[in-house]
Amino acid sequence: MLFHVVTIFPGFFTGPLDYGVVARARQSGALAVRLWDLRDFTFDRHRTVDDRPFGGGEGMLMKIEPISLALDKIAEQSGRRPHAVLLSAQGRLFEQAAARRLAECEELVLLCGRYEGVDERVAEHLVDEEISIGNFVLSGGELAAAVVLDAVARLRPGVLGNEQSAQCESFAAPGEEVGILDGPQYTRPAEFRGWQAPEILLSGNHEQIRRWRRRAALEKTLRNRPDLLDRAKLSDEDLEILEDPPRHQGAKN
Ligand code: 9D3
Repeated sequence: MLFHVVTIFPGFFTGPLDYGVVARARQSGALAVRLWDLRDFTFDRHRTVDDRPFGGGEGMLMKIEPISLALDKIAEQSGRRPHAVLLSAQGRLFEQAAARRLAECEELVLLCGRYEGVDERVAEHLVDEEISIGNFVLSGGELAAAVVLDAVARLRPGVLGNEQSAQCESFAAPGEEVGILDGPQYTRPAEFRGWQAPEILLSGNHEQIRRWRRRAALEKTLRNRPDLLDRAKLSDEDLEILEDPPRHQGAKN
């Protein structure tokens, strides 16, 4: 999969792209990233990419012309117009379903907003969709683009090292649907500063372990993300577990 990232800070992406599965996928050729410096599509002495809002107001907006020229150049190089996403605070909320959908693209443009925003004609006429990564204020679209790139890339065959996901109709691995949260997990040592890993996990009783894990995951979801439980498809066993009072001890926060 080929990502085109359009930004005024191309240097920002050395870092996010150079570690872990993304770095390895780039080395193996499963993934490629081309960085486009928006200022290369300006012609004035100051390489201006921003201007003052019509009608007045605080701050500056990104101009449409350099963005349009950058997208033209990408289209020319690709021989088509790849699916283009504007990262902006006014976009639709990014979720796993969108990551799965975008992972179907062979080529994807991520356009990073900056300043107080982007001339609205970009969202209206030049990109296919506008995405926000959450209800918080960032300084620009670069971090959001890195987040989207990571979430999309890891769904591609050959990126996580799980080649078998290439056989899946959708690239998402089974069990990776956003249902409820992963439950708590523990590894050695079994006791640290008097904090004991749950005994049941050391018991070897796999049926009991399975039930304990499911309960712990449901409880953690109820505590941290009750919104997910409204959407999740819970089994009869899940409902029974949620009815039952917990049999295990342990600090709750
Ligand atoms: C007057 C209100 N503005 C500043 C508080 C709105 C505003 C403009 C530009 C808020 C953020 C930004 C820059 N943000 C992004 O470009 C952005 C973003 C985000 O802020 N939150 C979540 N996802 C994204 S994707 C791009």
